[in-house]
Amino acid sequence: MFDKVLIANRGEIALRIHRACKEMGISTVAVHSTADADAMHVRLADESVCIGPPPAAKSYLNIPAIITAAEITKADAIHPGYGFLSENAKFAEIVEQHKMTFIGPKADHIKLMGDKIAAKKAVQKAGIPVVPGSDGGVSTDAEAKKVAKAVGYPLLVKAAAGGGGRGMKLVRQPEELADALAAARAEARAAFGDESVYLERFLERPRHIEIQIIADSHGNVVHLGERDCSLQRRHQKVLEEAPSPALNAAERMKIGKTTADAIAKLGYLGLGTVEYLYENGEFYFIEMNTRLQVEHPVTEMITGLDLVREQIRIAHGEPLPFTQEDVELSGHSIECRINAENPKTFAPSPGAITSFHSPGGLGVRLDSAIYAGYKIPPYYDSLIGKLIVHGRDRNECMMRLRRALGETVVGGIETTIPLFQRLVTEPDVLNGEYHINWLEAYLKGDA
Ligand code: MV4
Repeated sequence: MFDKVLIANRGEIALRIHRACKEMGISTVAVHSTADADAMHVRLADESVCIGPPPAAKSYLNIPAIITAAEITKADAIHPGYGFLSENAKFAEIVEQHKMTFIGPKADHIKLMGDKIAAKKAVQKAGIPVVPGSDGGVSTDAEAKKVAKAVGYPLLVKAAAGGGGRGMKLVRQPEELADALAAARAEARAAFGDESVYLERFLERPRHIEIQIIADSHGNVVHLGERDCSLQRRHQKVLEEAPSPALNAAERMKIGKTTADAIAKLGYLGLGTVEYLYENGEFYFIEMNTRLQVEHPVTEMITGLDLVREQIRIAHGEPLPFTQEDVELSGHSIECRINAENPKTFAPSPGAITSFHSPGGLGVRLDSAIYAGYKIPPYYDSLIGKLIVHGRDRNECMMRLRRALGETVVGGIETTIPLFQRLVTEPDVLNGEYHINWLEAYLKGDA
């Protein structure tokens, strides 16, 4: 096994990775900006290196500084966490060029899935169902018009280099198509330096359901069930759960097997998430994420697996210690993303945490790097913790979540905890009857 892993991230996920390493007997190196000198991930790591000033571009995205920190501390491997450099194929390549292991997929797969047109083509060829649309990119207005007529309206213009909702344009009528194409191209060129766009039929009220897969370097691919991440605001997930209240066991096994078989055909390595829109009993691929995800704990809670440990073992070349038949999905889990934000306006609320009490008890997990006296810097995203609960069924999980939210204390700043306290009494949430547009409608007051 690796002797030492450098963790190229901050906050709760840096701590999460540190915890997996310590259990495996691996030493950890934290890297941090000058704004994070007092962060918990720095305090707990075996060693730490300051890699630059507060702006992420000069620290957590600073490849030469991170590689230098890894070389100075003689790290064997680098774990990128999520965000920052986690889906940067160039970074994965540079790590390997420096004779260290990138704990993640091969650079080629990161690159492939980063190009949404190429990704869609590749997974479709491997047997995954996709949203009906253009077969690849559309280069001229005439071509787009022809495709649009065949696909039908409403449709979406999406950027090949986009993802996460960036660079999408909704087209309800043929007359709007040319303007939407021009706008999408211009935006994509400005934002990503790549103006390739493609067309897809617009699904009006789908759910966002994603399949967790794990693949080792010996050809084994296993799926770990799904997560329902439909409760989102401005393309940011707010609450995630596993299993999805919308699927039955047969649907779950079918989409899981289809996904795992396709991923095996692609020769993928490591953890991966295949995102689908689910509407009227059908799954439609939208994107694949080639990283450890924020919401991985709900999958851990229902499988009993430590996904970060498995990710590290795979990167080291070990075979998966379980088969598909060994995986049992047990009970129900819900995660609430606790952000340092006003729970009504979502304005960021950085600053000093004056008091803190963690919830606990059976089936309750808090993944967070905050502590009483910690000062949340204003430079990074506002996620300060994840409350994850598990119960034998969804109802027990929900009862436990209400109880755990009630005993959590984070003083001195505003957090999204009051939003979750409202959500866990909403009939649609209690019944699992929601879709990707539900939360924004609810917040506007018309849900
Ligand atoms: C869609 C869609 C409807 N139809 N594609 C948004 C983020 C990106 N991953 C894909 N997204 C969407 N693609 C088709 N053909 C609606 C969305 C979408 C969405 C998807 C998942 C979760 C929340 C969402 C919120 C708005 C739009």
